[in-house]
Amino acid sequence: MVIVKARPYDYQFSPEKTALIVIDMQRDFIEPGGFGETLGNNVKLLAAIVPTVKRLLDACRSAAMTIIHTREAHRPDLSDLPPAKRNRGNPKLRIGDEGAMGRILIAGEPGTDIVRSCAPLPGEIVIDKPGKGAFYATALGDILRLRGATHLLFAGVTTEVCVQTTMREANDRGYDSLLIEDATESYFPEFKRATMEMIRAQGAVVGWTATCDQLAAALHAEARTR
Ligand code: TIU
Repeated sequence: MVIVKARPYDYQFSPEKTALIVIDMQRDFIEPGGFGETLGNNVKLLAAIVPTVKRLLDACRSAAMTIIHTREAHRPDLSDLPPAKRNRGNPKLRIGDEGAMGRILIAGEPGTDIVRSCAPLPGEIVIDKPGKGAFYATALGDILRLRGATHLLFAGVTTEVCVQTTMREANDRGYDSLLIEDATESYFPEFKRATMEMIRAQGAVVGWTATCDQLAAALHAEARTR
């Protein structure tokens, strides 16, 4: 059993029953010139966590955990894109439009892909999702059930949008979830801070939080007992 010094209290999991879910580490949210920047956001904030997400991926790979990557990605014919989502906020560029890195958030386009250093390795699972939550209109629930997963570790972007939505979906489905504090980021630092607090409030009402180092230390301690 791995025991992480987490907040609001220790988080315990068995690696063989745990999946790491890395949410939407996509070029269009993280790289300059992409969709995130056209929405008026400072993408440097998100780019700063890329090395930590990579370190987290490597730690979980070493522990032979299930690794799942998600992408916010729509069908090229936009048949899974609600007009409300496409039109909201009347932005300069909309989902499906031609952007600096291909059609924005469309499956198979360069900007929709995951940033190079966090790219999935062969054998890792990649889920394209049309919504903010990764359980909505995807096979994630079935995949986790087939793997016998009971615990989920979360990282990725953005903290209060796709990451928090997915953690809340997971909570209602009975998973114990840990959010890695320095492997997630928001375009709005105050929203990230608030999300950390609301997740672990009321005795982990949504889940737990810990740093990548706290998780790595717990994995090392467990590995020494084998
Ligand atoms: N992945 C994700 O969070 N998608 C978003 O649209 N996030 C924003 O913060 N806009």
